[in-house]
Amino acid sequence: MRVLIVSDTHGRHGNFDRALEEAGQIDVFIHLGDVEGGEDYMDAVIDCEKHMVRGNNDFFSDLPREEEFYLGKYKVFITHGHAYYVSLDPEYIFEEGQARKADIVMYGHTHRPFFEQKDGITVLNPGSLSFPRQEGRKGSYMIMEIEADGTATYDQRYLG
Ligand SMILES: [Mn+2]
Repeated sequence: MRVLIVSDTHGRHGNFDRALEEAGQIDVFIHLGDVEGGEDYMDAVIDCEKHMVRGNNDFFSDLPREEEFYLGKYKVFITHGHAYYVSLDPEYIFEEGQARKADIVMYGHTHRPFFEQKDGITVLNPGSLSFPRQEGRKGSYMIMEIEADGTATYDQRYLG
């Protein structure tokens, strides 16, 4: 199972289109918020299972604030993250993931890629495709693969 994880496109789809092309065949699409009206576009161009949540800039969106679902054997919790002070410290969202008994927590909002595995939980942020803030400022996204034996691998990618 191949999963494309993106965040913070903010209504711009140039880098989004590039990431989608680079990603190739995907089985699941995840957007972690600040879609800013891009929902219809993404619905039109992506034909697979989708999970999208609202960001702090998605004022008029019908998207859910957060979602829990399974990818293979993994319980996944997704949220934009602003309600969990992710700009200060990923500790709060890590604790929320623990409380929900999630295996994987995914968030956005900071526009900076993040990846950590501790105490059995994977916490990740693919960064922003449209407005990256990390060193080098390349639009970023993540590809997650779940192998036939159930193992998950994560590939943080940067657009050239
Ligand atoms: Mn944002």
